[in-house]
Amino acid sequence: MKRRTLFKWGAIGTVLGITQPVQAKQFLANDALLDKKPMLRYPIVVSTWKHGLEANKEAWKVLSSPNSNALDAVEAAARQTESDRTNRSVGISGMPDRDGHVTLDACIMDHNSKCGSVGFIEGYEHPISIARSVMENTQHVMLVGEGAEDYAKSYGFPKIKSPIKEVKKEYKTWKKENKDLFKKPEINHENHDTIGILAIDTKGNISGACTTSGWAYKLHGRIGDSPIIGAGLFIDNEVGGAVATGLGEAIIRIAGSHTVVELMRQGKTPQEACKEAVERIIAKHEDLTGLQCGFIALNKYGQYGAYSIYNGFNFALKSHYQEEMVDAPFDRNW
Ligand code: SD4
Repeated sequence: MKRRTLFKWGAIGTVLGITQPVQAKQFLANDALLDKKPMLRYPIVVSTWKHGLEANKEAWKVLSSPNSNALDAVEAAARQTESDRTNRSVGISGMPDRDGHVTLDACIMDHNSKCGSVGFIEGYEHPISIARSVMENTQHVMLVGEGAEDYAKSYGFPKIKSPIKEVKKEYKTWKKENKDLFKKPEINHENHDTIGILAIDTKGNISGACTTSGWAYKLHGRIGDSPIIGAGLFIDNEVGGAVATGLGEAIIRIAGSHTVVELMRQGKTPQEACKEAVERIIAKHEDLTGLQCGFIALNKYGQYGAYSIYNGFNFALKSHYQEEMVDAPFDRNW
């Protein structure tokens, strides 16, 4: 209300020839965004890739209740994918690193900008819940490796066997075929598909989560963008949120999800913001071979958007009116 009042007074002032206060100008972009689509559309949840459909169902169990909480919703969604033993890119059934270890990255962020994250963690089914526990029970944001595993153990998260036998088998075959362990492994739909989730609850608050086994056959010890707040995920309850998927190294270079949210703050639609962030990545990389990155974004009004470097990126959407896969628009000539 305050912003709109300020805007109106600014406009009246301009008509009367009175200079607008500087503050009023700063709000113009957001008011323009509001005027483009004033309808509020939430609760809503969006999740990267096809596995997002099942994840969204879990989120919706939370979001459809009258006092829903977006943080619970995104955690429930992430847990669903983490427990899917057929999924080769999230959770302990995900793809291993070059030494055969399945090391997991995850983070979570709520509408108060509280956040938690774990990286390079092995043998735990729900990295997302450990990340939430770090956020709620410690003074820290991020725990990695052995320290994160000790923390999980001390908070009673059950340790489980990893990798699962199917992954071990696939790893053996890969090792036989890939003698040169320092060759850059290709990143494509077969070896990466992080789940990133954004949800707005009945109160209009937004939260996000991101969980992955990361780049298949990465170097042991590598952490991608997914557990890094601002890269793999960023939420600002005044503006909206964004999550990333794809080659983490490129996403970190432009602080990808934070960039998308800041572009929305400046008045871009979620779609325009995702596209500009992708263009920034393209501009910073001479060799784009195999470099797929994508973002999805949700603003505070429940408007969503997505964009990726290469065609083929999609996300799952669930609201009171829709439950479907949406293809990220693609308009490049490659
Ligand atoms: C990573 N960004 O570890 C992750 C991988 C990914 O879709 O998103 N895959 O770099």
